[in-house]
Amino acid sequence: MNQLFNLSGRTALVTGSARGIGFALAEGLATAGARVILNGTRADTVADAVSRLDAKGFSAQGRAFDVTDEQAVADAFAQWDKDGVKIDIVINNAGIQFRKPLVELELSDWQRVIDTNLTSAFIVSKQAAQRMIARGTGGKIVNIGSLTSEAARATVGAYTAAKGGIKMLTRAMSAEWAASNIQANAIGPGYILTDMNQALVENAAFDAWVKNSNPSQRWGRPEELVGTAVFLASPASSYVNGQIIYVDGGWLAVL
Ligand code: GCO
Repeated sequence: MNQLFNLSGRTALVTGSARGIGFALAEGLATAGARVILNGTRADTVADAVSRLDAKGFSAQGRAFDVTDEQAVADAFAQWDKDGVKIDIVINNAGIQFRKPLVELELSDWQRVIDTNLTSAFIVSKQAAQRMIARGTGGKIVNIGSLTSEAARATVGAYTAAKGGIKMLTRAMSAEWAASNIQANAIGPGYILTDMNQALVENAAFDAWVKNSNPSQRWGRPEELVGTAVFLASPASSYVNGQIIYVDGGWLAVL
């Protein structure tokens, strides 16, 4: 049974993993035996995150690049090619939030959210899948969706469109890559205690809404996403494709 969830000998790239959910997922995959590559836009915060994993005895390295920049992503993969680094698992976690009503939303802000939360998953996964297919070794793509992959909330329209796109991009990836033994799936986190949500946690009315409209009656913790990520990154999910697993305390299951 342990072998089903063993990631030893595998290398996992986790985008947007200097903190929050991305860092928790990277640490979780490292705990399951993977060598993890952390990513963020700032070299200093990536280096700090790597040192935190190193201090726990995990095999970690980092590379700072902008996942929305196609050339920067191509350069990163080219460097991994030169270094003999073969990426077996990609977790497309990079994401931002921008809360504003659609009628007030600037196109530039819309585009930035779409680029970071959706397009980056295409850019990064394209580079990874090209190599997985060429190697014939298969691989794992885990996209991070959201409750808003399924249900909308006012004032987060760009984020909702992007996360809805993540659900369907995941299915598109499985349609094209499953025959190459690449399983593409997604995780839909509920309301999780992260820096991105701090303003919501501190808003008493929103905090009450999250707790009252969720059968678990609480926010989730980043580490509560790790089990699903390890499952989707491991041999245990070798015949799971195009799915999104909501880790939301039961939110979407109830009215
Ligand atoms: C918001 C939140 C949500 C959560 C999460 C829910 O403003 O509503 O940021 O988007 O972060 O995505 O699944």
